[in-house]
Amino acid sequence: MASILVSLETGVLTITLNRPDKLNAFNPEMHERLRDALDRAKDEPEVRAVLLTGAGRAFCAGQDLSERNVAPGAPPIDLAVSLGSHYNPLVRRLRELPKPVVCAVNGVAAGAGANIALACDLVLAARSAGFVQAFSKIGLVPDSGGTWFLPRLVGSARAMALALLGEKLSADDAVAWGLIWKAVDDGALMTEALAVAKSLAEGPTKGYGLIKKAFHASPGSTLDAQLDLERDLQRQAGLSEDYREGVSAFKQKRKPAFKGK
Ligand code: T3D
Repeated sequence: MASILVSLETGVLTITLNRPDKLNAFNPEMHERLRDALDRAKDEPEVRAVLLTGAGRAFCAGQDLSERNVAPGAPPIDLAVSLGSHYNPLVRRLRELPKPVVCAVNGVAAGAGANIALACDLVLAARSAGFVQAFSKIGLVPDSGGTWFLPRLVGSARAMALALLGEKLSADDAVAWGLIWKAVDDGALMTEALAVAKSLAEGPTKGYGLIKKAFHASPGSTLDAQLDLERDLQRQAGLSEDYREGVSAFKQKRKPAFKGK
């Protein structure tokens, strides 16, 4: 069974984490396939948006712990190797992809699985889903950007409690805390997430990529630097075909037909 399912329809590349018997926990093969799918999303102009979700009852349980030999006498494991070769490049790929990434969290998102969801641009979750910073339960530190995303999204007090206690945060609370965008009824999740992804796939792809750049630069910027960045990005956006189309459509009182160029 392929650990990742990929399909392209109406500009949306749907990527499904597909190890349901392991709650879609990551092993090296799944990392490699996900990497290839995200590279395809970046390189193929036909792909205008990505939808990331999980098969079965979970979104992702983070690292597959059955792959870690911690038996007495087993050699120590250098987890920096795993982060350096798999998790960090994955988070960077998601953030740097110049196209929108929608995450449909269909069930529990734990450990790196939770933080990979947070690395996506728009996160919708099924009401029955939950977010667990499971790391402290096994003596680890939140990774995959967790120590960066959490305090920025929910503030230090709540971030610290999530990290130290490792308790599950419900989808509704995740919305109320500002961790994710939306919680929807379980049965409506995929329809709604796909509709959002499709609408993004019909949008001004270049402009969306520039919006991502601006927002990602913002936490480390001064207002002055951000104003300069907005000026530079707006120059690029203004040179796009989609800007001309957007303004023409507005003047002609019609729906724009963006081409992502
Ligand atoms: O190692 C490195 O590379 C460093 C990087 C680390 C990144 C990380 O993600 S570290 C954190 C790893 N993840 C976890 O610690 C989460 C462990 N899982 C859980 O806490 C719970 O399973 C969940 C909260 C995710 C779900 O709970 P629940 O009660 O709904 O399900 P369950 O009964 O605990 O799990 C169901 C099955 O999935 C079970 O298998 P079984 O008994 O039916 O054969 C369980 O062992 C398996 N499973 C769940 N999570 C993992 C897993 N198997 C392997 N790896 C997992 N992460």
